[in-house]
Amino acid sequence: MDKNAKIFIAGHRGMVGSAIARRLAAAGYTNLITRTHAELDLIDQTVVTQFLEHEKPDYIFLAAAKVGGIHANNTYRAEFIYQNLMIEANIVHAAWKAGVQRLLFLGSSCIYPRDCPQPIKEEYLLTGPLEQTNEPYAIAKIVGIKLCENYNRQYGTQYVSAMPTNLYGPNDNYDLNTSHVLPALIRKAHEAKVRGDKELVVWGSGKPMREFLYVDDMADACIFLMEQNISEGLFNVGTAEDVTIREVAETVMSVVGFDGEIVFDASKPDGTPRKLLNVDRMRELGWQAKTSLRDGIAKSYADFLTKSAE
Ligand code: GFB
Repeated sequence: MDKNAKIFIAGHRGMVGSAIARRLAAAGYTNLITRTHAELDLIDQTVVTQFLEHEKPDYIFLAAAKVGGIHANNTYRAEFIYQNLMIEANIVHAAWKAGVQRLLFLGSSCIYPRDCPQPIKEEYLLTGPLEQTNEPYAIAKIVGIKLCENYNRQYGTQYVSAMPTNLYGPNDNYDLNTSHVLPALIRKAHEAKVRGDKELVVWGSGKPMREFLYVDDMADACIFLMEQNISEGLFNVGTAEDVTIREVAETVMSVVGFDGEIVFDASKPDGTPRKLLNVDRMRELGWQAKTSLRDGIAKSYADFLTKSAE
């Protein structure tokens, strides 16, 4: 990628989009285009078409999406499938019409079958039923992958898909109803410490396993894929290590400095038992994650404290 290439980051205010913008700027890319939701409604096909026709970026990082944790996915099912379908369909189609040759689409590890062999290889896609709690979001993201694949086949575009595992880091969502597990545990452990509580409530059984990738590592992987001139395909992005929910809760408690007891709330769903990604494709390209779970949690906690003080 040329350092003054015109780069549109869709979703630049979200956790992943803001990390991509931050890492691109740090790498010396100066011509970044961003629009807030108020400035550009990505659900509206007409305004997206007009915007891309006018701007004609050289590259697009498609990090805009409606995202959330297990409870949000299971509650706002129609919003998750509709909004994510419209965002990706509008941007991919308008990008092709505007002659944008390079685009990176971001999905999630929940696109893979609930009970497929672990670690999960990219070729396991569509080989079995999905986890019910996030099927709407997963179906939408699978369509995004297929949009890229088929625009490449019919129109010769170079649209690539990156599938991250559970992400966390600066600019995360700390709302306890809609967030993912890690930011929720950071906030809950902090508030329990401040209140002097003796217990930390953790949803589910604590037995599911999750792989956690620090968002700046994900941003670096996205930029890496664009800089390597990868023109097509699906790439898992992860750390190749997973832990139980109990273990990640214990790590959060240690970093935050809360020494109470964990209480498991069995009324909440466990979701997928495990979704460890096989990351051989990225490794063969020469990329691997750098941030350890404990270091990433410490950085996230610092970000949480900064945001809470604002
Ligand atoms: O991160 P999370 O919400 O989503 O939940 P998924 C992961 C696990 O953490 C589940 C447990 O087993 C939860 O029961 N958990 C424990 C908690 N305490 C909490 C808590 O306070 N909040 C939350 N949220 N979870 C998502 C998909 O699945 O993964 C999305 O729904 C996306 O679509 C995302 O793919 C990456 O990891 O289960």
